[in-house]
Amino acid sequence: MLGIAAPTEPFETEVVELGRRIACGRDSMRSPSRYVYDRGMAFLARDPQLKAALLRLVDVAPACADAEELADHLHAFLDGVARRTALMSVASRAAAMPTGRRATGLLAGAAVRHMAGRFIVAETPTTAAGRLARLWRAGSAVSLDLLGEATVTREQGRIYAGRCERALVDLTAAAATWPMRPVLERDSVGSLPRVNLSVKVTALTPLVRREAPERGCEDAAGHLRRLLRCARDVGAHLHIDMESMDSRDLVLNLALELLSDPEFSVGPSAGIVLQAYLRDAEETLDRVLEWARLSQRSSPLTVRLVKGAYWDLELIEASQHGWTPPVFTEKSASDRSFEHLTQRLLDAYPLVRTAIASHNVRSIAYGVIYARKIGLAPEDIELQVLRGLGDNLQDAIVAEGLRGRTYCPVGDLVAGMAYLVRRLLENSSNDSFLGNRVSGTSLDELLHKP
Ligand code: FAD
Ligand code: 2OP
Repeated sequence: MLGIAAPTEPFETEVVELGRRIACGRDSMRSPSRYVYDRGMAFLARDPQLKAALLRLVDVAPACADAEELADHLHAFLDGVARRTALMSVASRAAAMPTGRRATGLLAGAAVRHMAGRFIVAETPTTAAGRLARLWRAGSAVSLDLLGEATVTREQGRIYAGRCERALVDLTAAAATWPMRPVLERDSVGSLPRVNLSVKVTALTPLVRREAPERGCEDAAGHLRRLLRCARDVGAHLHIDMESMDSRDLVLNLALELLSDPEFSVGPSAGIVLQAYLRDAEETLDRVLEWARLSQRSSPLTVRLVKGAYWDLELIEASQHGWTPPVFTEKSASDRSFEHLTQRLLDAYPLVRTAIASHNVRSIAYGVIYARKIGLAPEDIELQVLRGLGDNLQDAIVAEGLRGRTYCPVGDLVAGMAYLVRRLLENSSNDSFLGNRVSGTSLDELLHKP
């Protein structure tokens, strides 16, 4: 337990008060199944071998030809776990027995699908439509994400872009029937599209390579241009997700270059992502703000501020190449960077719109109180969460009268594998806000200035 002094500055007091209100609101809405899931994540966080076994199981599950094959993997993975509970020993033995193999494999498959179902809204945009409408009615805007990344062939990229285009058109038709939600539809600059799609550049082209970015840029540019045109024509927002450092410069250059084209000067509403865990995040922000100052576009660029979802990968890559990691290696450094960038983004309003994407109640409360302190209206800051991780948090945000958006992945287990692994890694991390919360760290400690 850290010896943490009570916050003294009035600003800090307000951050802590709001954080506590949101956190208590969130906890009070937690369902029994959510509680069980949280306990499971806390358990995983304490056992790296078990965590590795689960991640490997999730990784192989969609590729297994049948339940027996999955049971063989389960047996092998559990064999590598030294501290096994009674349940794990039973599962491991059953998976190796001719009579229990199939049933154990079926159960393991069902468990993986159940876990994926927490994070993935539906298999297709059409089947997701009802869920998205319900979220909207309950007071949360949405961003649809068609799961897919690291495309292997150019044909797959082309097909993916076509699916995105269809989703934009279909969702626009569906959203026209949604009821009015004034908080979600305007900020001080103007109107905000109901339809919002998040895309990953590596889903659009297999040619993203750090050493030869031009080919990837060219290939992805054609698809992204098509999507921007489609979003402009239907009046939707297109958000370009940020991935690992391998593609960071390519994605940023591509987004800013395309959006500078005069054909997009009157739309669509568009956005990029800034990752606060990167040591050079501030330089990236300088560049984005400079671009925005010179931009002739009528609607401000939205910057979604995140800490970054590729932390483990960046560390592994850096150590394999003998590089200094591009990410901070102390959690508090990422948290401080996040707050500093939050300030700078909000100070720049309305040059850019800010979306704070976090499940860390301290990071959220900091943004909201800072926006208030500099005189912004409550709707001038957007708070984004991921479906399955931030559902109760989103309800608490709505209850505070704030503007929230839920990021809603759609697709099958194969397409969602990498996404699912990132969510499990984050959730079972001893450093994460959610992980610390379920393992009993006090709210006072978690809400303290980083
Ligand atoms: P916290 O628990 O406060 O922070 C956890 C994060 O801190 C980790 O994810 C990591 O970034 C960082 N961290 C963990 N350990 C350390 C350490 N030892 N040293 C330094 N830093 C550490 N991420 C993307 O990369 N690209 C996206 O496009 C993207 N879109 C998102 C959209 C939404 C709506 C949301 C909610 C998140 C998105 N993310 C994206 C994920 C985001 O980057 C975080 O991974 C995730 O939200 C966890 O951060 P947190 O603030 O919620 O929680
Ligand atoms: C991810 O795919 C949410 O974009 C983020 O992990």
